Amino acid sequence: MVASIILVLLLVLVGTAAAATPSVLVTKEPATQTVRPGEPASFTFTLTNTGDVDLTPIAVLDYIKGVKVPECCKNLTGLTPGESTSYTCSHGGETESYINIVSAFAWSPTTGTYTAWNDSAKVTVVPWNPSILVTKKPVTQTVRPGEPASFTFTLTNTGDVDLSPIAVLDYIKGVKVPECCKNLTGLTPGESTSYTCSHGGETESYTNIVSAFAWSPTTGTYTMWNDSAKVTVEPWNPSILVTKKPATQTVRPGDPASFTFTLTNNGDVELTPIMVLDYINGVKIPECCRNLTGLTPGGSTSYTCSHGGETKNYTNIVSAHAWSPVTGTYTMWNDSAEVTVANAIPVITSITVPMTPQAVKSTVSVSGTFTDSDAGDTHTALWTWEDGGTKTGVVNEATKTVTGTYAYTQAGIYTISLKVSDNYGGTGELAADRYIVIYDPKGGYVTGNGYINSPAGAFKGDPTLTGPATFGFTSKYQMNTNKKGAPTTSLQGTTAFQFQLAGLSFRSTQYDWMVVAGPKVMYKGTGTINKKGQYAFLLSAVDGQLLGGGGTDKFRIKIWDKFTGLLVYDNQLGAKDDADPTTAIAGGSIIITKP
Ligand SMILES: [Ca+2]
Ligand SMILES: [Ca+2]
Repeated sequence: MVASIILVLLLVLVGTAAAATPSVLVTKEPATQTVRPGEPASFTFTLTNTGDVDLTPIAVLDYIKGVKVPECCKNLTGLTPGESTSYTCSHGGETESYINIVSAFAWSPTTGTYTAWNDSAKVTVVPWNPSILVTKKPVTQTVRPGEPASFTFTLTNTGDVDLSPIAVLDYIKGVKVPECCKNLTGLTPGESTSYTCSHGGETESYTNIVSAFAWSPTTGTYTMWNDSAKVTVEPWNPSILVTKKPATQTVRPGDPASFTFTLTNNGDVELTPIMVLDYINGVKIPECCRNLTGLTPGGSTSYTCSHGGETKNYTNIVSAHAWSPVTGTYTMWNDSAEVTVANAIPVITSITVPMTPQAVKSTVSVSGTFTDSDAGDTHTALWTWEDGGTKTGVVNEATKTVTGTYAYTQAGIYTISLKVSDNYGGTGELAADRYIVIYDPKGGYVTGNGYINSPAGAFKGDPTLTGPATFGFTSKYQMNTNKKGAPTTSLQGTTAFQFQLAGLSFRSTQYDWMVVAGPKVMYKGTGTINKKGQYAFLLSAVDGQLLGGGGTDKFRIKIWDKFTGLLVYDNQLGAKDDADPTTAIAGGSIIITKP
């Protein structure tokens, strides 16, 4: 019983070991490949008997999208276990990608069965890419009117098929530029070629468009590309600059003013010729005009000139006119310089005259001082003596003083003046603020010259005014007897009184009477104020040096309107007319001489 079971198991085991397994393997390589449209895809098929029994025959069937591919189908005689065989095939004319499936069917005579296997391979159809690139360089450029613009064109086959032929068309604003157009035989993939061309005569800026048209025989199509380049036409700029230096200067009358003119070509074209015209108040100054041959761009030249004889300030205008042969135009520029003709006027600062009465025909010495802020000026001086005489003053330039002497032939009150002129015609003039008093020493006389400090209230027009007031008087008298034997007095003389702060200048025109008593004199008369009107005056004076005079000269004057009686001036206000004078003189002297 047990033995029979073991036998059965053995039978089963032997039966199992003896069982035949038919198996076939097919592979299709490469698993993936890329081809061009119309190009063939190639495959290697490998058949292997992977079973343990002979396989015969074996049929290999290849399909693309369900359509049998006869070139790749094969009937094999057979393969023993472990045997392998390969073959290759190509399949062309592809236009689109696909997956290609192969099947192997093998007959096993041992088992009386078919065994089968599949494999697949992928084919990707990549289209042809005809591509042309054209570049036009430089992208931007600047040219002058009429100058040519130059370009470099580069054509590159950037695709993967031959391009032949290639036509390059270049246009400016829709107009073909034949100089820059070209027909090229062709370019292989990756190949490149360049050419240059120039296009001239530009007058305005433009953008220039190039197109390349390339034929691809492989695809039977055209491919094209564009590029553009910009040309900026920059006009010529003729420009001249003229400067006149210094911009301001000061000269003495008649002295020359000197200038430096600088001409600069600050444009970008040659200028030739260049004319420089210089004017003062519309009058051409030939010394400062020039004709220059020319200047290249950036070139500069200078010259100097002097122009003299002016006595008044002026502004001097220069203009430069330059011809530009390139543009056929004139360009011009102006500049101006200011000249100040300056001379300081001499200023007389003081006049000194004798402060005591001077006898007629004696030599009177006077002096004056002056300033002139122009160092180095020389001066002349003239004294005017008021009696009609004039005399040249003696000038000391070192001390800026003028001296003079004069002998008056007539007694009187004189106001002298001094005129000082410099060598540029500047003149200053001043009248002395003190009188010269000239008296006739023959016979009896009364004379005085000097000033008082005018007290407050003296001048009725403005009682607050105080300050120096100048007096000068000379009176000559003679005691006579008339036909009846009565004593008479003949009077001659002049009285002047000036209170500068009040603008009051009195001068007598007539004496009425005079009384001399001891050291005191009093007289009355008529005169004018500032050369107008009729005013009465009463003058009292004390000669301090006479017996009873008290050692101090004293002075009083009272002036009033002769018709209205209104008081104008009295330095001893409120005192009676015959009161003794009480105002001591502040300078000068009073002299009473009896016959
Ligand atoms: Ca001067
Ligand atoms: Ca005296």
